[in-house]
Amino acid sequence: MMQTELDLFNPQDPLQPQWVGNQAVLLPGFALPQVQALLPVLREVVAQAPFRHMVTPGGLKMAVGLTNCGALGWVSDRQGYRYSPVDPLSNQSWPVLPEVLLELANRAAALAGFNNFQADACLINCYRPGNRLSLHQDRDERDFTQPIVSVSLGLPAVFLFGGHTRKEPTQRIGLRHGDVLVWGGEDRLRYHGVLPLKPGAHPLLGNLRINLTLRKAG
Ligand code: MD3
Ligand code: FE
Repeated sequence: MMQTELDLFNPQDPLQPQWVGNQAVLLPGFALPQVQALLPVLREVVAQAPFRHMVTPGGLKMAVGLTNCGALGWVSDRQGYRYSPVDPLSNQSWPVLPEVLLELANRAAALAGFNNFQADACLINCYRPGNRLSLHQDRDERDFTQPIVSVSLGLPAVFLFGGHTRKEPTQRIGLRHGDVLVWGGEDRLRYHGVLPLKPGAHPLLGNLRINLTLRKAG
């Protein structure tokens, strides 16, 4: 049955895993059972390390709000991109990566065939209507054999995934509240991005989309 038909009955009916690449899998609704546990721990993380608009090496302010939890956090400034053990806003460690999130990411990674995923970083993106993420590769991590697990919460978005060069055509995937994506192996270095967020009202998160990406950075 097509997803659009299921939508008529239940927009969050958990579907079968959808392989979007040889080593990239979309797990629709996989995080839904953990959302109630996840939201309060995320609020604590953001209370300790608030969303901020980082500046790119080129001097542009990123529209998407960003923070981190875990031993390492991704930061950007005029010096460049890197993973840092301290939050430059507070000069303190990043908040601890919540167990509920680690456990969720490990189960998702295992379903995609990655059995010993040990995330040490979780980048948290906060999108408001109109915010987009332009096409990029994630290559600041040390070990590209380790997958990336992403969890989408709040407003839906259209995710773009392309090839190994910027000019290759992109495919579009809808990402909804509770969806989990795992990218590894040959798909790990694909170009990807997010189209401008459409306005809307999510029952739990209002006009926001939160995306968590768990990584083994160090
Ligand atoms: C495919 N975030 O934080 S998550 C990022 O929705 C990022 O906020 C997007 O791209 C977001 O870097 C997309 C899905 C994702 C994450 C990392 C990938 C897809 C990926 C790395 C390689 C290939
Ligand atoms: Fe990315």
